[in-house]
Amino acid sequence: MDQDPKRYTITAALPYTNGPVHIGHLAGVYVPADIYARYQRLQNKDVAFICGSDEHGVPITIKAKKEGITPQQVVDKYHAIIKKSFADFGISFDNYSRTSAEIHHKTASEFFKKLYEDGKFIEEVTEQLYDEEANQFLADRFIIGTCPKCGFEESYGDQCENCGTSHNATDLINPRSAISGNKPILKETKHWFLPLNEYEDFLKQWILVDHKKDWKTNVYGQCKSWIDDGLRPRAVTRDLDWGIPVPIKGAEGKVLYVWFDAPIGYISSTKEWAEREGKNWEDYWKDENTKMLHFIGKDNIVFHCIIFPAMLKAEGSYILPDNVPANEFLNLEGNKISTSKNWAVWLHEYLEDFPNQQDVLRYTLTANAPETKDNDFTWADFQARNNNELVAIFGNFINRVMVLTDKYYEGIVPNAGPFSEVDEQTLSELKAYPTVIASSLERYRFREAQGELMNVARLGNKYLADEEPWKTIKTDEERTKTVMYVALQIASALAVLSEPFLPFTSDKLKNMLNIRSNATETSLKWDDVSSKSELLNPGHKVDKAELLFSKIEDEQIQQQLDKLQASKKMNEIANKKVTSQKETIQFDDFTKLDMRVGTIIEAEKMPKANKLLVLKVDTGIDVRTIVSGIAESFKPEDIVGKKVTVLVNLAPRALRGVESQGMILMTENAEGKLVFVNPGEEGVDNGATIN
Ligand code: B3M
Ligand code: ZN
Repeated sequence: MDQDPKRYTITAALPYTNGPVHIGHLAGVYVPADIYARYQRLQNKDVAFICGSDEHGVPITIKAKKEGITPQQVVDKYHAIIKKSFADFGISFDNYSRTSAEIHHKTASEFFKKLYEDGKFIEEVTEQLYDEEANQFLADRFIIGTCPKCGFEESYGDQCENCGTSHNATDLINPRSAISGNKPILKETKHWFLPLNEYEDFLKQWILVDHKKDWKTNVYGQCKSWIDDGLRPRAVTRDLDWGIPVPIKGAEGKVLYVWFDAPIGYISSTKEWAEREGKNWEDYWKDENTKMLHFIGKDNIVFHCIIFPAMLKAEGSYILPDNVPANEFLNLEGNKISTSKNWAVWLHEYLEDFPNQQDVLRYTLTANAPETKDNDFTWADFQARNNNELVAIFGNFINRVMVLTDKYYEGIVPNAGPFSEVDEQTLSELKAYPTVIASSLERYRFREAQGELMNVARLGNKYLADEEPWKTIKTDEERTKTVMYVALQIASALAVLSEPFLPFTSDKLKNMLNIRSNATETSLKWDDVSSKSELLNPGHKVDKAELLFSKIEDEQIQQQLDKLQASKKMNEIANKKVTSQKETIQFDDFTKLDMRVGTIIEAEKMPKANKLLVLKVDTGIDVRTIVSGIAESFKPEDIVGKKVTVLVNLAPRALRGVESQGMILMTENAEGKLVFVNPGEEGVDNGATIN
């Protein structure tokens, strides 16, 4: 790709509509993609930023079964929630479509038909896994088994979530049905396969040679290992009833594999947008001067770098992505984000607790972006980033500039006198930033880019602190005017350069500076910061100051931590494995047990035994010796005086030469720690029977 593409097609992974979106999605895919798209628009580039909901696939049918509703109801519900979350967080898609849309069904069907007619598929009857009880073939997430590559026991039929490998369902070791838990049988069925092996040479050249240098090492590494393992034909059809029907004769009851239709969703979404905007969609998918980028998470790498490119190549008229800047995963407070365990920060819930503070989350997620390795989001860091960076650096600078301009000049940008060396130096540093930030963005280093943006605010703070206009105003009015003029130029630069990262803040700031313009031709662009001699002219009137950021208090953070703790508790309860009930006994069996209330009156360690304590227990009947295996949980001195429940008629037995005359009843608490079975209210006498 030459340095100056004519246009950009930027895609962001289509989220599955089987749940809402959380901070992991935002950090890994949508915020970086949005920063990039906004930046290119500010560069006057022709951009199509494309996304939509991925509404097919097994996860959706599983969710529907679980909730007792139809798959269509599931996708309708989550499509609406997800679409709103993206809009609320300023993810500036040019189009957000959905794969249940007619235009998508048509586009995906035609794509399949073209490959079919061109003889690009292998049609084969093979044995596939089948659940006899559920009466259905088991594809993808309907089947669970041991991953042949890493040994993970909960791998899905098409992909292992542990090692990321994508495989065929029949490769799984010990497969079992996710519907019934049964061991599946093998049953013959016809499918269409894309012979990936025939694309090996092309993929080797395209990825391992042409893109060795410019793709991220995590992306390149995964592709290389896949290609090195040898590519095999992949089925692109499934025996399911939810999806796009296979559009050829003899394929009744079969649908397209979700990973065949979903990436085509990028194309159909582009078509939908182009139709609406009066553009030609083919320019964005078939012209060599278009730079195409896929923003995704690391679990989607093989589909975007191997399978989809092979499909595009087979079709023949499409361009290939220039880059696939995939991110690693974001953890939350040290643990993997999990939808099923509710270990997540949901975007719609965040906004309820932090209304109008989208930029704080965007900022924190970019500052911790999992660009090269998995990273962790913590609420403490979120608070610190807001209070120590957004409030103390960015907000503070803008606030001082606005307040002083209002106070000294009633909001009118003053005339500058002759520049001092510091002024010249500061302005030339400022003019260098667009290139510095752009260079990081062009290499998909978003956290580095955002760090440089904050340096612009630091430059402003340092300038004000050194030049002290609040002092010079008393001694040198002319000098003060020059200082405030320079500071106002920095503030306007911030309004422009912050737009990709902090779009809501940038908007507010432009309003405050009164440089908002709906007419795009006249609004300030990225390069204006370097090339214009001034961004704000003397005589221009700025508006009143508004607070850009506000301090986040400890209580707000504690509330979020409490919420997570509550999820953890709920999970513990839900996951607690209770031992199954024993065989039924008769009442007579029970009455044979003689259980009494007793008190431990002496306790000491059994010599040379780590687990045993020798106890003297007052059972009301007598004082007897009981040897108990509780030494790892209790210190002798802590249990003297404890009321306990004792089984007194258990046949005595010798433990390490000491005769034990009974047993103390114990149980385990939630953390697996031993606790005594408390015989009840105090005031119960030793020797009282338990029945
Ligand atoms: N629906 C996202 C996921 O794996 C998947 C992406 C499709 S992009 C074409 O969660
Ligand atoms: Zn694996």
